[in-house]
Amino acid sequence: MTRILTAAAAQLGPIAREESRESAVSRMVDLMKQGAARGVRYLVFPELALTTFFPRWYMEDWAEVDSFFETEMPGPATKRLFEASAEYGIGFYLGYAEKTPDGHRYNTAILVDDKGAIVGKYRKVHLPGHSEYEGHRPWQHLEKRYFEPGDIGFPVWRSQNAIMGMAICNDRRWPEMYRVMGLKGMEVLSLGYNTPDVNTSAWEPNHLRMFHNHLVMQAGAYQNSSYVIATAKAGIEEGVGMIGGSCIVQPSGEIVAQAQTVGDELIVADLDLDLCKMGKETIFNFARHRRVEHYGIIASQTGVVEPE
Ligand code: CDT
Repeated sequence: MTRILTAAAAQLGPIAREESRESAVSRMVDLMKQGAARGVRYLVFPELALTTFFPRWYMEDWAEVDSFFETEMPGPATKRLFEASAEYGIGFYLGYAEKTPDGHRYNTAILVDDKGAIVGKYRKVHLPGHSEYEGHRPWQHLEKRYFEPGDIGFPVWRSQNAIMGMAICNDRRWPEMYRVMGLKGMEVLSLGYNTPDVNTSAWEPNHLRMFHNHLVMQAGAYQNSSYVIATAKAGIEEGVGMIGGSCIVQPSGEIVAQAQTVGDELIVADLDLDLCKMGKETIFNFARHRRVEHYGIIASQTGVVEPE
């Protein structure tokens, strides 16, 4: 029987610093409702989807920093999302800032099934930017100040009849991320992002921001024979332009759906999960063709690892 998962990238336009979590959640529930009307069973929200992208500001007051973090999930403001998930039968990926009971802060995403139950958690490994104020930048990118690198690795989960993995924004630029989960049989990678349309660390033409966004995900999808659902927080947020370009990439590396706006927008595609098989059993059959022992590095992982 063909395995079709009707899935969506639920792009969000800007979230102002003063916008409440309740308002952001309400926008997300609206997108979920639209998804229900279009037969969607799984959707992906952006990175840090509950608030503005706060690492653009240098803060010394840690109480102020903590106002952007969640200490429980679901919490009072996010409960509605889980209820809507159960009501509509739609699973989802949600990015948010997590503060643990013992005081660690992570840039986190959770995977929720179509009954509104949390299935898995991922904490961003590749934190971009810097940890101290840098005066030459028009705005800051202080992820290294506010988050620790993730301590969970790159697990995959069986959910909604698919093998699912998660990553967050800058992770998409690192081939190891796709490959580690590819080795575990990943069929669908979900990824949320907040990418400014200007590189403030070194000059490069602005059009490269979107080109690289798609380049890395199309390559990662193809080389690991997986779908990628990538969702932006887009538009001009607190004076900073954020790229959109949310998209769904199929295992051939082709984009099958792409956002047309930089606002709240749902893009939908039917994922034929069996399409992942072709690459996994032929060109990218890792067990047959991948030769780590000939790469001149320590061969720590040479075969396919069973998903958790
Ligand atoms: N959020 C995030 O990871 N953004 C980065 C921009 C880095 S610019 C310092 C990205 O890779 O899109």
